[in-house]
Amino acid sequence: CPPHPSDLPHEVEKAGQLNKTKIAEGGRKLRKSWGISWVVLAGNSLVFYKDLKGPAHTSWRPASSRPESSVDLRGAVLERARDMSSKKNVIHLRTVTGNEFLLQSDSEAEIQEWHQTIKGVIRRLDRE
Ligand code: I3S
Repeated sequence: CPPHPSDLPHEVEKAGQLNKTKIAEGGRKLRKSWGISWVVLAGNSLVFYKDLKGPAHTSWRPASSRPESSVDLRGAVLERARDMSSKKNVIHLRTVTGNEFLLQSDSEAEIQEWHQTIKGVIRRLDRE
């Protein structure tokens, strides 16, 4: 039978630039520090790369660059962040380990796509 999608290490479901800040680590609140990241949703993880300098990048980063960090989506909770930022189009992700992130895009459509796609992965993992 064909491999389950979660067994394919490099199955990229979505990738793109997002504004990101980590707001908690292990349940402890952190000071916000927004920055642009290249974000890749692949397998069971959301992976963050340092953004490239220069013109906007539209394609998936080569596998050669090392991720800055990565988030295991199993058991994670994702919701629209209504009162957590003065910015528009923000989603809030909390992992089982109590790490929390805000992700933001200037495009409402784009953040909706990220919301739906990440939610899909979380639901798939919930069913496993
Ligand atoms: O939720 P807060 O604390 O109002 O978040 C803002 C601050 O973290 C601010 O940093 P300083 O407190 O170091 O000045 C950031 O520059 C802002 O971007 C944060 O608010 P937004 O609403 O942009 O998430």
